[in-house]
Amino acid sequence: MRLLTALIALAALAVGLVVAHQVLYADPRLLRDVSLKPATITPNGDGKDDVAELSYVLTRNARVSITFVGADGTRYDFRHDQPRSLNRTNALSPVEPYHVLFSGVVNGFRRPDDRFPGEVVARVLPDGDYAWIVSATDDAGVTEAVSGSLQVREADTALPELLDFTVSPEEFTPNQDGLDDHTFINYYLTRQAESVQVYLLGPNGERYAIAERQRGIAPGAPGRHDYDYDGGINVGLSPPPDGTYPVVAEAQDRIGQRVRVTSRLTIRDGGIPRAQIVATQPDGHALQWSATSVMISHTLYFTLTVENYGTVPIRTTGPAPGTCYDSDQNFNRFGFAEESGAWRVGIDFDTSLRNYPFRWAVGTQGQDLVQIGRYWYLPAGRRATVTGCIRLVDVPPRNPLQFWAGLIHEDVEISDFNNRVDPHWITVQEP
Ligand SMILES: [Ca+2]
Ligand SMILES: [Ca+2]
Repeated sequence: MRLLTALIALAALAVGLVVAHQVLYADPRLLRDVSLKPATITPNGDGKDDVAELSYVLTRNARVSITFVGADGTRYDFRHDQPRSLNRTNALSPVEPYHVLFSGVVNGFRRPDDRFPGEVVARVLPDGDYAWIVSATDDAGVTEAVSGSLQVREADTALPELLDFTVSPEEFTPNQDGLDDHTFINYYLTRQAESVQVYLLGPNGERYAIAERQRGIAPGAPGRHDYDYDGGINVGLSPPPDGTYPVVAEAQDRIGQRVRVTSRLTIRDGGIPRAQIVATQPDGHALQWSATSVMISHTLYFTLTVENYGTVPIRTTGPAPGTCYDSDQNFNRFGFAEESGAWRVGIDFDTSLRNYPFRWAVGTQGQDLVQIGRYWYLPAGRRATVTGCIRLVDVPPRNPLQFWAGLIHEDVEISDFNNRVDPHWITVQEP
């Protein structure tokens, strides 16, 4: 019996809540309690009256637009057809209206005296008297609108313009081969911005951010800014996939005005180069020598195999495999100085005067290597056998001594796993 009483009481309460809900929204209006305060704003970022607060209550789900209309009839969109759910309420919790902060900034529009060639994404209303209109359309297509007035005074209307936006070159090959590995992005910013973002825009809207080069001028400060873009390789990132991308720069100022400029950039043969010396010799070693002991003035021969296990071709120079050095020579002897971005096989030994004095191409032209432009490359996924020889012309200060191999990416790095590969003891004998 007591249980039944309790159930009846609960049911009554539930009915009461539903009734309360209905009573609260017995008013058939879709939009209620609409206000914008204060009625005058001075959007200049000085912290005083910069922002007004717009409030409203929806009694049904609706799409909401907020528009400002100037004295000359010009309409400025702030929100357009945005879906919003009704403000839920019942007898126990009072309705909590929507609150929207309005800083005077509306969707971008052009003014007759504009010289800025890019897109104005968001812009402050110029000084003037405006009507604001909040309109809502429910799922049944019923539309209601409420309006009031707003004065804008002392608006700071200058835009943070991005002028002279250039990408040069417009096509590059970020793959660390020393050729066209960088592109340079440049603009002139006309006034202080809170932020400037520069990015490549991918086909699915993804953004590849490009960092500003640190110089005397601070990011966001008025003046000329430049960016040196290598596809992200120098921070260990793979470049975006090959293709043509919009390059976008967006500046935003402290009151929320935003502008955007766009250019284009093509990436070709992009990727992080990866190569190694592989252990493929019959004895399980990476480096095979013709002897462990050699008479003075006689010649040592070696064989090793290089593998390009990356996704981009690696560039090389000479001399060709099979070339023979005297032990007191180095690679300059054959006219092949170090070249930024080129890969070479090197041999080094304990008492050498410089790093890897004996160097060879990472394959043979027309056999392992393919020509791209004026240069020779070992294609992705390919292996090449490299041979070479060194004629021992004098007895080294240490004897026996170790000889080892390396795979050098000139002016970039010798990665740890490609350095001091497979050292062997060699004895040089005098007659
Ligand atoms: Ca102000
Ligand atoms: Ca390149």
